[in-house]
Amino acid sequence: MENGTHYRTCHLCEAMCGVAIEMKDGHIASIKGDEEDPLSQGHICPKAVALKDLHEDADRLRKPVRRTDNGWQEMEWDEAFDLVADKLHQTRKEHGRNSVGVYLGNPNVHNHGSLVATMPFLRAIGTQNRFSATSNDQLPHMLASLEMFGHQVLFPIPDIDNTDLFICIGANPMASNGSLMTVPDFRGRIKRMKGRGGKLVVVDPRRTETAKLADQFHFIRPGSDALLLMAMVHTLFAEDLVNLGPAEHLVKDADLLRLASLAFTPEAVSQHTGIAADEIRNLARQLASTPKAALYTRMGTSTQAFGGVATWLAYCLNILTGKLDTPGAMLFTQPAIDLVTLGAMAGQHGHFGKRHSRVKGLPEFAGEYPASTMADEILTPGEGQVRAFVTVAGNPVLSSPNGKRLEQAFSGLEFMVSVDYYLNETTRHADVILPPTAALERSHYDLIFSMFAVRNFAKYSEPLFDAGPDSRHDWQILLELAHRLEKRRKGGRLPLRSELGWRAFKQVGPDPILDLLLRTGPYGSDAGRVRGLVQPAIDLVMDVLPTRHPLRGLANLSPLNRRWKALPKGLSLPALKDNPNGVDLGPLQPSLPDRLFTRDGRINLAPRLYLQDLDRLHEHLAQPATDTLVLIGRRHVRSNNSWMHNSQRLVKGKDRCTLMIHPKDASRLGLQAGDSAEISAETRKIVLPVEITEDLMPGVVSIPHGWGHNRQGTGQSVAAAHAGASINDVLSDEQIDPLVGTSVLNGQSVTVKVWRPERQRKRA
Ligand SMILES: Nc1nc2c(c(=O)[nH]1)N[C@H]1C(S)=C(S)[C@@H](COP(=O)(O)OP(=O)(O)OC[C@H]3O[C@@H](n4cnc5c(=O)[nH]c(N)nc54)[C@H](O)[C@@H]3O)O[C@H]1N2
Ligand SMILES: Nc1nc2c(c(=O)[nH]1)N[C@H]1C(S)=C(S)[C@@H](COP(=O)(O)OP(=O)(O)OC[C@H]3O[C@@H](n4cnc5c(=O)[nH]c(N)nc54)[C@H](O)[C@@H]3O)O[C@H]1N2
Ligand code: SF4
Ligand SMILES: [Mo]
Repeated sequence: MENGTHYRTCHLCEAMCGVAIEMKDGHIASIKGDEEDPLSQGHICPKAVALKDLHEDADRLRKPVRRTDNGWQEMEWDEAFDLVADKLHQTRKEHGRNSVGVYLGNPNVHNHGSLVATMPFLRAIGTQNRFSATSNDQLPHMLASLEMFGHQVLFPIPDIDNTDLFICIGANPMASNGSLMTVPDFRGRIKRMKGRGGKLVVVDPRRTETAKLADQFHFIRPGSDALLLMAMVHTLFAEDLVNLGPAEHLVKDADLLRLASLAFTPEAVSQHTGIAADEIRNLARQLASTPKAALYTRMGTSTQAFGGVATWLAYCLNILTGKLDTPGAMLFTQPAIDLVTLGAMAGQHGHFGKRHSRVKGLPEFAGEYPASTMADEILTPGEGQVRAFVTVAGNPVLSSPNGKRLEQAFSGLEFMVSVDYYLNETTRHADVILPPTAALERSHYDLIFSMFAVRNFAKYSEPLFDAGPDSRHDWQILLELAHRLEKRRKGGRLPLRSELGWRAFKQVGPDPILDLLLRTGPYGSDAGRVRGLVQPAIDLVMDVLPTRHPLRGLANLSPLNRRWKALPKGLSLPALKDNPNGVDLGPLQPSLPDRLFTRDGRINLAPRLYLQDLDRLHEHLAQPATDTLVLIGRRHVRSNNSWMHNSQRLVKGKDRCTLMIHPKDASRLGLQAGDSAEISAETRKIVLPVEITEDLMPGVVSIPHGWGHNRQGTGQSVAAAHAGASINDVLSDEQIDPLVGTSVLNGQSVTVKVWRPERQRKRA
């Protein structure tokens, strides 16, 4: 690339910040926020600058490698593809299709090429033993959306730029920059909200960076959010504060919810939550009495023992107070590529519990089993045991509970392949590592996070660097493997038509698909006169047909979709290329009832599976409240899950992988500043420096995830020098939310004690 400025979207987290990369003599001279990006308006976080480090990292693999007795050996791509396809095919032939397991990690969803190629890849692998980061993350949101709105990725998004009250429970957007809420510059947006007289309320077991901006903050005992939220629901009904607003005629079963909440009075839950009954009532009243308000929950409330119920109740609270589909409150987005509508047209709304995992009988969600049961499926002998494994852009050894057990499982596999550009804690167990191009060598379009943004927005970025002939994009790797697997399954040859299809796909790649989807999407072409002629018929179809009738799909196609009529038109890939800073498509808008995908066109406030899970919540409430030490996670703005620790500029400075603990607990346990503590549960233990702080609720300790780079045989030199320890080496993989199978990453009990080095212990 010549000297000059390259504009693109930072792909590292969900915030989609625009960056302006200054190039000089073929190198990155600087990375700054793109002031002209309509969504992020110049905001970036410190990680954006590390895009340069990632690109230039000498530890990043550039060619396939194979594990041999004499260490890792480079391979040619063709040879590597054949080896992997042979091994996977062989395993499948000998032990059946479920003997191959697949784990898809988080960076896949930041990569449109991977997303497009994943479907044929998974089809070619054919296994039911699929796992992903979803069950360590947003699974409860997907279940609530599926059950209540009829589509697993139709999430209501806070209209933060227009709200007057933002209640933030179990999220720390000041560090994470938002999740299921693409919100670059959270701080600036909150500042503007406060300028309008708005208020920020935070509920969290830690006084987080976000809490420090709050007008009101409440500590909450980890894992008790479902009780808090139920008591808020109770208050709304008891004080006659329910007002469904625009969703009124759509909502059903509010009375069932009222009945379900009867026993959960604010007084009854106060001890368990650690929040006074009056404070709970006040929260409910504030939400009810502020017309433009949004109650938002995330990781802290989803990855815990009652994450399913808590997430559902958060949706219910917004609906009961008229916050759904209201400007300034919670709205559905209208992205330029509307995967929700496209999925629905193809009959893909999502599904849950259609089959159950072999070992523990856990339900699938969207075709995946919980990540917490991955090791079970690999280690437990019998028919259907996983013997070969594929990881794509994932590091489950550090990101899934009981990482050590998972390592033991991976090390016993007959064959493992990882699509990843680092030799890390997970990929070191692979027999072959296939490294894709780095992000700056590929084009970028945020298929997923455009759907969750606080404004409708579209942006395409061209590759900055030429990938070179000896490299492969993720999509090329996945398609190539899929193609070779299909050929082997069909006895070495595919019918000509199918073969031509594969070749065409490999030839054009994902970007022409983007173009097609943009042109046929909500902001695509405008049929003008044609629409005038057919619109009455279309409107009739939409009014008469049941919500899931196949003909509706046809009527939904742009430009015939009447809801899309008023939207600006003319979006296509060339149009986005002409606007490299991105195109603002306007604020979020009300979209009900058309945006609902439930069979009956209604919003179900009391789905049966949630009501059934309430017995467990009653039992929990019946137990006396405890104050035993429980562990929660945390994120830091300079860290990104497990994989940005090889950038010196991000890890330098104070050690951030510490055990945070309240002074009261520290003194009770004899811990002082400068000490190390052993944190353990059953036989699992790690050692970390302690950080004593009043920011933590007494009875709660906190460790960030994604560290633990001290394993032998990894290839990330900077990360190894800042190893930390993995919280997931303490967390149990037995503890899941039984409702949906999400890992309990917050609220597991742990023991903490002073740790002394061996030498000192002997002397003592
Ligand atoms: N205890 C605890 N555990 C957690 C969490 C927590 O809060 N607490 N958070 C959970 C959450 S929300 C998530 S999303 C997961 C994340 O869990 P994972 O997705 O399993 O792990 P990451 O740390 O994101 O690792 C990403 C991997 O992808 C590789 N990679 C990066 N970019 C690319 C690319 O473009 N292509 C390919 N092929 N590979 C790439 C990196 O080298 C790295 O190996 O962790 C979860 N684990
Ligand atoms: N800098 C940075 N940004 C990131 C990431 C990263 O690793 N680093 N990861 C990205 C990913 S993959 C995701 S999914 C998002 C996540 O985005 P967020 O959900 O905003 O992330 P967290 O910082 O984990 O926030 C969870 C909060 O819940 C609190 N908490 C823990 N247990 C409980 C509980 O029982 N109840 C309540 N009410 N709160 C609780 C924690 O103290 C913490 O403040 O961040 C994304 N952005
Ligand atoms: S917040 Fe930071 S990491 Fe996230 S997209 Fe923006 S610049 Fe990138
Ligand atoms: Mo995540």
